[in-house]
This record gives sequence, C-alpha cells and structure tokens, in this order.
Amino acid sequence: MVGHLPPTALAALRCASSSLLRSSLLRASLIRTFATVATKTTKTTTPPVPTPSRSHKVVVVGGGTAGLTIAHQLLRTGKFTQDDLAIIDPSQDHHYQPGWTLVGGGLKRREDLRHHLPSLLDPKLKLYSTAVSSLSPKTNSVSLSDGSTLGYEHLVVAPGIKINYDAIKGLPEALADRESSVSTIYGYDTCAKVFPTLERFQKGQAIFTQPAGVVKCAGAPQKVMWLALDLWKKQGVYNPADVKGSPVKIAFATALPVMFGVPKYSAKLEELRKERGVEGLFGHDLVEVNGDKAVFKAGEETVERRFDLLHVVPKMGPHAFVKESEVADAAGFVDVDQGTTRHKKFGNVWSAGDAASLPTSKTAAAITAQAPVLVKNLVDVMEGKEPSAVYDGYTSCPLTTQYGKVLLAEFQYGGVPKETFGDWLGIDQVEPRRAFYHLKKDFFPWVYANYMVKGAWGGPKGFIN
Ligand code: UQ1
Repeated sequence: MVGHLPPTALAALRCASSSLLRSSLLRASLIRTFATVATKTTKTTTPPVPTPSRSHKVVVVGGGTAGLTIAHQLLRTGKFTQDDLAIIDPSQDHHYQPGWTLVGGGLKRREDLRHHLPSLLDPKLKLYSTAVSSLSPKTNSVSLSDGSTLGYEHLVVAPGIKINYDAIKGLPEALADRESSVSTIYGYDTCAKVFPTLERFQKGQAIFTQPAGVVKCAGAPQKVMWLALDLWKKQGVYNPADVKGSPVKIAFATALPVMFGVPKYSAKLEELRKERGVEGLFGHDLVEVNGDKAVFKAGEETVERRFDLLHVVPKMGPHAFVKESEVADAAGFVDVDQGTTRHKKFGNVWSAGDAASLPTSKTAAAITAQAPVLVKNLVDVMEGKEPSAVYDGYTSCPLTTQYGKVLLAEFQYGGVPKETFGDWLGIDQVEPRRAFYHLKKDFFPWVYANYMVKGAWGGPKGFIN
C-alpha cells in the first residue's frame, strides 16, 4: 500500500477535510526483542569508566513508532548531518501495532503491517541492530549487548514496553496450543490465531479480558470484542436482543471498574454493552488460564469462570534495562516532565511513547503530539535555550464498535476530550461513524508508513515538516 492513497482513505479524508484544511494541511511498537543483559557487579575499588566505542549527538533507544518518528523529525530540522543521530534496536522488523485489532477482525493481514526496520531509516541515520544492556546517564553512555558502549550528547529513551505473557499462569501454553480457543491480538506471533478462532466459534461462552496495570492502547481489548460480536451476529449465532436464546454468550472481564478511562466515552460504551447484552465483569483481573477455566482476582476474592473462547490481553511492563536504570521512576517508566518530555533529573535525557512516564493512554496517536514537543525542546536545549514546547497529554483511541463504525475517542491529560473533528464539523465524536472507520482502517496505516515514521505527520495537525 506504500505510495498510494487507497480510495477508501480518500473518502475518509474528504469527510475529515475541514479540520485537516484548517491546519493548513495536509500531511508498534515493535515486537520488542530487547534481550536485556544484567550488568555484572565487579568488586573493584575504582568503578569502571566506560570508554565509548563511538559517540553521536543524539542516541535514540528504540526503532518503534516513537523512536523512528523522533529520529526523522530531528533529521528534518536540518541541524544534523550523517551519523549525528543513531538508533539502537535489535529487531529487523517494525510493526504497525494499531493494525493488529484489524487482523483480529479479519480485515488485514499481519504481514501487510510489518516493515523491514532498516529500510524505514533515512540513510543519514546510523542504526545499531543490537540490544541495549544498560543505560548510564551519569557518564552519558549506553552499553550494548555486544559489549560496546555508545556516548551521546542527548539520549532519547523510546524502547516501548514489554508484553509479559508469563505474568498470567498458563497463558503462554494456551496461546501456543493451536487447538485451544485462547488467543490475543497483542503480538505479531499470536494475532494471526484470533480471527480463525472467532470465525470457528459457533456456541458457548466467550470471554474478553483487560488486565490491571498499564497496557498499550487501552481500548483495544474491547475493540476486538465488538468486532467479534458483530461477526457472530452476522453469522446468526448471537442476537443482542435475545441473548438467552443465542448459542453464543459474551462477557467482558476488565480489571477496571468501568468500560473506559474517560467518562464521556465510557458512558457510551456502557450503553452499547447493555444494549448488546454483553455481561460486564468489572474489577476482574485474569491471573490464570487453567484448561477451560479463567481464574480472576476480583478484589480479595478469586473467581473462576468457564469459557469456550478466551481473548486475553496480557500484562505489560517496562523493559528491564529501563526499569533497572537511573532514568526510571518507581514504576519503571522513564521519569520525564509531563509537559516538556525532558527527564526530571538528567537534562539531556528525553522520552516519549510507551516507555515514558507521561500519564496518558499509550498510543501511536499520542506520539504524533509528543514527538514535535520533544524534538523542539531537545534542539532548544542543545542550542542553550530553555525548553518551551508543552505536551498536553493528547492521545486517541479509534474504537471499532462494529464492522464499518469507529468511535474516535480523543482526549488529553485528565481525560478531557479534545476532539479534532468535533468543533469543525459540528459533530460529537462519541457517536460511532463510518468515516472514522475508514480513517482507522485505511488512512492511518497509510499515513503512518508513508509520513509518520518519516517524521512528516503531525496527527491532528496534519502533514508537517
Ligand atoms: C493519528 O495521527 C494516528 O497515526 C497515524 C493514529 O494512528 C494510529 C490515530 O489513531 C489517530 C487518532 C491519529 C490522529 C490524527 C487525526 C487526523 C485525528
């Protein structure tokens, strides 16, 4: 799809054009394989001083959405030349993860959302295809798993977060078992199992889970459920108006007390849940998959539910090399100022994307707003100025509520709605719409691969640079 705007995307764009024109327009992290190596503590009297094998003006840890977007936006400032900027990432693949929900819904092939990481990089960027073993902000250096050390003037920590499949007992085995009806859209390896599992399912109890703790794209756990519901409705095995008489039953088991973290959208989604006969198991955190039993922690209690189909969202957390470093906060995220994205202690360390402590929902849309702020501030600091750009927490969750419709949730810090199209088109984005479905399914994957990772897409601001 690279290089061509699909007709459906054009249609979506036309619908969205008013807002995009205003901004004088137009314009996954990875499957993280950061193998972390624990630093050995050697008992010497003088601490070893790392001698950098090589130094760069800016070292970017991570070639995911945040890392690539930031590195290319830095390059587009025109202030950097060949090899001034380096990216470290051990993976050869870069995935458009927002598309995995669509893979789960049978709308995309996972292979079409995968890119060869080295080929996404401008030749002026230096790529180290190695894992990071440790960060040493006091000596302005990064140690790589091949034993070498990189020095930097500024460091951008953007390795994303890790999926901890084994934090739910029995989950890795259940996912790996081709015969089981347990699947998840949260990994490249696992997302291909989802749609065939949904399609095959004709009878019984389906449970969709959302864990306690930080996850990327907090709406995705229910996006796939709404698509599954619609699929089963079309297949004639689920009738929202007569759940008792339907062969299929659906439950949403979430560790949250509500459907979504933002009250405005949560109210709508709760309305849809009730209207469509989905059982709500709130405050339920999946801790174990045992045969056909899903075991939840619900407050102090342990609750067991039998299932015939289980879609699991695994637990997630920071990479060990971040968590164990001096740049991490107590939870293991890179401890940055929520406005400037600059580290609270180390003035030449920055972070954006899933690894950052920014208290907002972790999405690619959030990175469209974080990256220009980080880039402007980093360059200003490099030139001896004070950082002045401020990130307001913008993030978005294009929530598929059925085939052909998306509720485009957009909000900032504090769960305050900040809707791109609402004001300009005089619409309320709480209403699921077809135009937003085409934005999500056709336009965003296209603009991501052709402009965003190249540093030329500003999200709601349209095309930039
Ligand atoms: C966006 O720019 C983007 O990246 C390409 C997404 O991808 C996953 C999004 O979900 C959203 C909402 C945006 C924001 C852009 C507009 C035009 C609202």
